[in-house]
Parts: sequence; C-alpha cells; structure tokens
Amino acid sequence: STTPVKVAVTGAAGNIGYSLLFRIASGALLGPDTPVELRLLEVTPALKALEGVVMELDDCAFPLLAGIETGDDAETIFDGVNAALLVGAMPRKDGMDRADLLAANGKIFTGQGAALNKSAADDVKILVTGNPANTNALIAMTNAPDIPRERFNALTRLDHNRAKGQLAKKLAVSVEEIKGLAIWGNHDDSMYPDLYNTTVGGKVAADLVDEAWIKDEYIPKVAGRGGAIIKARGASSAASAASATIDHMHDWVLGSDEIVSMSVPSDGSYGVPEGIISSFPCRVSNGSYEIVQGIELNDFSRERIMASAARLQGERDQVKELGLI
Ligand code: NAX
Repeated sequence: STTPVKVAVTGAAGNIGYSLLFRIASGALLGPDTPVELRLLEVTPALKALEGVVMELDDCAFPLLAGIETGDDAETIFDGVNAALLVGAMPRKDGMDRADLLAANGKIFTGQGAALNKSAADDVKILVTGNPANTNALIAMTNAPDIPRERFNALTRLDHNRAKGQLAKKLAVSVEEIKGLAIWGNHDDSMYPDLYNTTVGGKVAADLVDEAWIKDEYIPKVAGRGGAIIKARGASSAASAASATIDHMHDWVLGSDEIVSMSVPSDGSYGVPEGIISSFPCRVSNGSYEIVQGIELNDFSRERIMASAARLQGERDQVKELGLI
C-alpha cells in the first residue's frame, strides 16, 4: 500500500472543520486510492472539543484514514505535511472592523507561515480558507521564505461554486453545462464573476441574460450569499465552505479539465499588480496551476477586477504597516 499523505487542518474543531475532516477521511480530497494521515491543529481551549471530533472520525472506520494527530503546536502538527488547509481564524466579533480582524488574524498566519517553513514537506501545498483569506495567505507566504511562493493559495472556490449555482438556476441548466466561469479578485464583496467569458451550452453566458441582471442581481447575490446564509441558518456557511476547500485542493493535486477559480500570487497577469494573492481563472494539471492567459476582458470586467485588486492592495498595505509582512 502507498504511504499516507499527511494533511494538516487548522481550526479542526470549528464549524467548517466538522464538515471537512469527514470528507477528507472518506477519500474526497485525494481520491479512493490514497490513504491520509490527518494533522489537526487547534488552540488549546478547543482541544477537548477536537477530541470528540476525533472520536467520531474513529467511529466512521474510514478505510483510508491511516492516522490522526492533534495538538496546539503548529510546528509539531505541520511536521512533514504535504497539504495544509488553513481554516482556523478568529471570527469577526461585534464592533470589530476589518483592520482589527486583519491584525488579530495576521498574528495567526505569521506564526503558521513560519511553522510551515520549518517543518512542512518539500512538496507542501497550502490553501487558506480562514478570513480574510487572500491576505492571510499573503502573510503566511511572506513568513515562509523557503517555500515556493506559488504554493500559497487562498479560497475563492466557494464564490466560484456559488456563481455557478446561481447561473445554473437562472438559466435552468445543469452546472455541468457552464464552462469557463471564474472569479477574479478578493474573497470579499468586491469579487467578480465574469459572465462574458463564461459559456453555457457553447453560448456566451452574458448574451443569455440582461446586463442589468448581471450588475444589479447576479453579482450582488453571489457576493452577499454568505450573509444570506447567516440570516437563514443562524450560522455561517460551513458545509459549502468545506466542499469548496476540498474542490480547490483536490483539483490542485489531481488536476481538472475545467477552468477553476484559485486565489494565487499575482504575476502581473491582466494588470493585476504583483505582491497580492488574487483570484484568477486557472488551469490545473500534474499538481501545478497556471493562470489562464489570453482572456479578453471588456471595460466593465476590467474595472471590477481592478477595484477588487485595489482592495487587496489596501489590505496588503495595512498588514505591512502592522509589520506582519
Ligand atoms: P469557527 O469559529 O467555527 O472555527 C474556527 C476554529 O479555528 C475554532 O475552532 C478556533 O478555535 C480555531 N482557531 C482559531 N485560532 C486558531 C489558531 N491560531 N490555530 C488553530 N486553530 C485556530 O469558524 P468556521 O465557521 O469554521 O470558519 C473558519 C474560517 O473560515 C473563518 O475565518 C471564516 O470567516 C472563514 N470562511 C471562509 C470562506 C471562504 O470562502 N474563504 C467561507 C466560509 C467561512 O466564512
């Protein structure tokens, strides 16, 4: 049998963790032939709750689950890991603005970046889900100088899946008919789903709907989906966030025939400045990704993408000022 792949999950006792771990252990992340060893990181007060989650994992008797280690020391938990899903972060509390959140979470990601730098496997791939995901990934990347920069990604696959789901609903088609859809920019309300380069059954999606619908209904709906779920469910998206986290890492490791949305370090493509981690349409194969080149962007798309990139630059400047990068 093959050596287990070591997969780290931070915030493992949290809401997303509760959906994520069982899917990883069942083979959804790395396929039905790859055993996994889970490395679960939590803060000390949550280790007790994590113990309960581990009991449930045991009780599933997953054939692919080769082992579980838990702890509150990042360097120990990240030792030899091949994939790291950085989910744990501090949620925004009442009266906390985005700057406070950046500062509070920034410290988590400087430490985890440094710990990954010290102890992860040479082939490690890192995906940040914890918010503000793009900038947290930038902080971790900057604090891990020995890990190639392109190994740090942030999650915009949930926005991608939401965008796909809403378009499929509007046009009454299967999500499988939608091709080329991608999210650009930051994982916040400035994210931009480009329907001008999306096709549905071979036709350009933007031609199948009104422009007003795209601007006034579709984009706000995708952007506001997280809030709508909190309102309806009384808790933030967890299963869908876990599913998107799986989708992203699965495709990164195993490849995909589809264009997917990944937040990756910008190489200046499409005028998105270097020095930020932004969402782009990507192709993935053989364990690596490429930003899709040669896409024609209209003025509206370009404007939206630049506005979202400007948000990321703003966050980058803030964390720089805080001394986190
Ligand atoms: P929870 O608050 O339920 O769980 C977070 C867990 O992280 C807690 O158990 C906490 O103890 C742990 N944690 C905190 N600091 C830690 C540290 N330094 N090391 C290890 N663990 C630590 O939140 P949950 O609903 O699971 O969401 C987790 C993160 O995902 C949040 O930041 C949230 O904003 C973010 N999200 C990101 C999404 C995306 O698309 N990128 C969508 C869903 C979600 O909102």
